[in-house]
This record gives sequence, structure tokens and C-alpha cells, in this order.
Amino acid sequence: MTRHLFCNLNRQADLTAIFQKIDRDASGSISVDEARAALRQMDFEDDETEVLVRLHDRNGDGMLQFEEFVQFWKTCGNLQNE
Ligand SMILES: [Ca+2]
Repeated sequence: MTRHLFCNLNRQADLTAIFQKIDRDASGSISVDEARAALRQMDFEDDETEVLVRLHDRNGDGMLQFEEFVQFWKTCGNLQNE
């Protein structure tokens, strides 16, 4: 139930809030560790999360910037709806 709600928030304002929540050290990008911690609450496996981060890390810095995160979150929502 929780994971469903969490992933269905797709409006820009909600996405910003989610991004800031996941970005624990407020660095402006989400590290693999931060992504893992967040997706663990949604029953994703750690290695699944790593693959998802790598897939969406377009500039290859190993982290998700907000624009990358938006796509990442969409994919995550799609996976959960399957
Ligand atoms: Ca990146």
C-alpha cells in the first residue's frame, strides 16, 4: 500500500518533494545508497536499484540529478504497476 502511493506521485511538485526527501544529504543528486534506502521501502532489491540508477544516470557521474530522477521514478512506477 505504502509503496503504491509513494510511486504514484508523479506531479512535478510531488516529484520535487520526493527528490528532496530521498536526497538525504541535500547534495542535489541522489546517490546509489540514497536510492537503495528509498526503494527498499518499496520492496526493490538493492541490485535492482543499482541497475535502475545506472540506466538513468545519463551523464555517468554515478548519481541521479533531478532530471534523471524524474525518468528513474517513472520507470520505477511502471515496474511496480506490472
Ligand atoms: Ca547523473
